[in-house]
Formats: sequence, C-alpha cells, structure tokens
Amino acid sequence: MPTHSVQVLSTWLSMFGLRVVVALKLKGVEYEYHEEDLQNKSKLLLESNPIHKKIPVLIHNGKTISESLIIVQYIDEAWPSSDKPILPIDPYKRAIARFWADYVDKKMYEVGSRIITSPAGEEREQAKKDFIEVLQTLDGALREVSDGGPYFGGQQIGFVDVALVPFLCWFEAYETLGEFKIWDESKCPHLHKWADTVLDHPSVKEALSITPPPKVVEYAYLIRKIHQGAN
Ligand SMILES: N[C@@H](CCC(=O)N[C@@H](CS)C(=O)NCC(=O)O)C(=O)O
Ligand SMILES: *[C@@H]1O[C@H](CO)[C@@H](O)[C@H](O)[C@H]1NC(C)=O
Repeated sequence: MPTHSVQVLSTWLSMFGLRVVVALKLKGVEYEYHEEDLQNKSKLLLESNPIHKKIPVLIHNGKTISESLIIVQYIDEAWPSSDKPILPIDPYKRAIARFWADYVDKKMYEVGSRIITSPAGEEREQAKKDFIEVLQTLDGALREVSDGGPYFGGQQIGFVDVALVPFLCWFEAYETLGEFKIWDESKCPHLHKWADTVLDHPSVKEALSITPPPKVVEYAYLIRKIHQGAN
C-alpha cells in the first residue's frame, strides 16, 4: 500500500475533480493528488477508470471509484465518524439533495460549455439565456432547501454545495467569453450571496485554489479557438 491510502486523479480545470477535493478537505482526509494531462493520460488513470477513462478517480486502499458525485457520496459514507455529514440524514432530504446535484450535473456543464463553444450570434445569446435560467432555478432551489441557512445544506455546507461550487471557478470565463455580467443579468440575490459565502468556506477556499479563474479564462479561449477551427 502506498504511504497515502487515498489518491485523487484529477486535473486543475475540472469542476468534477474539484468536487472530490472539496469533499476530502471537508472531511479532513489526507490524500495524494495526481495531476493528469488529459491529452496524455497516465497508465494509472487508464487502468483505474477503464470504462470512461475520465478524471476524477478516487483510489482508496487500492480500490478505485469513478464519477464525481458517486465519489463524493462514497467519501461521505467511508468517513462517517465526522460531525460533518455531506448528505442529510433524513431520507427525503437526501433524495432532494441528490435531485439538485443531478440537476447541476445535467444542466450547468452543458449550458456553460455552449457559452464557450457556440459561434457568436443567436446560438451564443441563447446559451447565455439558458445559463441565466439555470441560475434562477437554482436560486429558487436554494430558498427552498436551505431552511434559512446560508448553504443548500442549511447551516452546514452539503451535497448540492459541493456539486455546484466548483463551477464558480468558471464564471469569469463564462462572463468574459459571453460578454455579460452573470449576477447583474440573472438577478439571483440568494445565489449570489451563497457564492460569496461558500467561496469563503476554508475547505472550499483551499480546494479551489488550484483553479485560478484567470487561468480558466485563458483555457476557455483555447477551447473556443479549437471549436472555431473545427467548424
Ligand atoms: N460525469 C463525470 C464527468 C467527468 C469528466 O467529464 N471529466 C473530464 C474532465 S472535466 C475528462 O476526464 N475528460 C477526458 C476525456 O473525456 O477524455 C463525473 O462527474 O466525474
Ligand atoms: C506522456 O506522459 C508520459 C508519462 O506519463 C511521458 O513520459 C511522456 O513524455 C508524455 N508524452 C507527451 C507527448 O507529453
């Protein structure tokens, strides 16, 4: 067994990878981080996730787990002694948290990517509109599930917070490449306040420090260039 029994395969720009890092920090779990080059994937990655060949992968005592939300739930179950549950205890609240994390999975990445990759004009404007609509839906969800607390998890940071917060690293890229102001246009005061609060959470701050927004902007321009070249 390696000195560290917890290893994370990820890459700095991945919102999915960041979820895993946030969850490990929340639980205070020590881990070894392996930065992957997605253009040149390591043997360890290809062997650990032979089905999807994607990051993130968690390797715990030699056993591999893939898919970010499944990994976060595993972390919550494998380190349960903590006073910091990521998922709520109540079965109904757990289901609702999973519903919204799933919503984030189905919507955020897709609409965000469209702002970056779609050609200027109608398509990109539609992507921006769709993005704002997703935020407004999440603003409503936050009011419903937070029970008056600052987080989707209520007084404590929880599953939906962990699922969503890494996307904030990409907001500057969406704004710059979409040429719009997300918070002005969405008028989502609750979600905006949530963003400020959650980014100030010590575990989140540490985890997200590997993904500086200006570096993401540069990367997003590169993705757009590649797409324009392909069209
Ligand atoms: N549903 C997956 C998505 C993971 C994913 O899309 N990973 C990307 C990086 S952000 C990746 O590894 N891409 C490499 C490839 O597709 O070859 C999860 O939640 O973990
Ligand atoms: C790919 O990665 C391996 C190590 O994992 C390295 O030895 C090799 O130089 C890399 N190739 C390229 C083209 O970056």
